[in-house]
Amino acid sequence: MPFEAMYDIPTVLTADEILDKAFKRASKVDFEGRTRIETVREINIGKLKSVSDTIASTMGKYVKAFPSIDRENPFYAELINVTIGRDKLKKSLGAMDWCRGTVARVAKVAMREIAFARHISRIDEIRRSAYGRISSLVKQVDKELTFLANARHVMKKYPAVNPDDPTIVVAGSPNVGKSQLVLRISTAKPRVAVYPFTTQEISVGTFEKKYFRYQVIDTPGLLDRELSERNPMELRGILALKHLADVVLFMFDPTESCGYPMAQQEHLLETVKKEFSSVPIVEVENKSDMTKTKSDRIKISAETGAGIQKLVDHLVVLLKSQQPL
Ligand SMILES: Nc1nc2c(ncn2[C@@H]2O[C@H](COP(=O)(O)OP(=O)(O)O)[C@@H](O)[C@H]2O)c(=O)[nH]1
Ligand SMILES: [Mg+2]
Repeated sequence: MPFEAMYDIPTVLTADEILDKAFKRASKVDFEGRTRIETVREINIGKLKSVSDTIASTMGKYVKAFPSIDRENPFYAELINVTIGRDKLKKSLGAMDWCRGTVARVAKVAMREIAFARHISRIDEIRRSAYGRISSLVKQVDKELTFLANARHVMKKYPAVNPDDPTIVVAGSPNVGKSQLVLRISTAKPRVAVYPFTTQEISVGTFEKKYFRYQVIDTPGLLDRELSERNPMELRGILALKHLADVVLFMFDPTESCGYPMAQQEHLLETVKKEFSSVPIVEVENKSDMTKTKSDRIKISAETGAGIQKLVDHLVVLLKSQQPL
């Protein structure tokens, strides 16, 4: 699944570009009737049908390509809501549906009128006036098209995570070795992505164990500081993370070479525990190549790799026990 961009949304055209495309295509419609009026009639009906189909399929493609937020996984729903706005997205997609439906109706009425028109000049007139109305209908949703084009750009940068894969979220004070660990346990290079709630990039690592894939997520700026230091946006980012986390791995640096005394690291753990009260927390002590404490926490060295395999096995067992059978 999603190792590339999370959402694959086609380029969203402007109103003028859509009209250009539709009219250009329609201009190629040709027909050889038995009489001149029959020829003109069929060509104009064909043009209207072509214009209407192009607009309907172009806008229909957008409606289909954007996720419907009500059915979206809560993690991405939150991302969409924060970066794009749930209501605006809904409204814009609704406008597409309205426009394509109304264009189709206008075209249909005009085609019927053309079918009964007696004069070539009248046929032209009907077609031209239908073109005019269709143009103004499409132009009416130009703002929504621009909005969708921007939304597409924003969504392209979303971190590609698979909400269905069991997920480990890494927490702990800065410099304890979180990034190092994600790098160490990932079988492929972790993907770095923009997470709209934080000023820093997050990294998403993955590993496989017995044909199952697991995700490890490091979110600098979110789970490395006390609650009181976080702004509302960061708190929302944590909220979104909760939808994703099946386990929180909390990392300590007992050497305190990270610059944070153990008491402070312990205090951070308490905050994280409160926030993720429904998620099991695995406590790990890193930098075991420098110091080993007498605690009964799992001890690893993200640097040398010591204890990593045991940690991974432990996490997998824990995650497996959570999976619905
Ligand atoms: N000695 C030792 N240093 C480590 C270990 N893991 C990480 N470090 C070092 O600790 C520093 C911070 O690591 P980093 O992964 O960036 O920490 P993060 O801020 O928690 O992501 C880096 O200089 C790492 O090289 C370890 O197991 N042993
Ligand atoms: Mg880091």
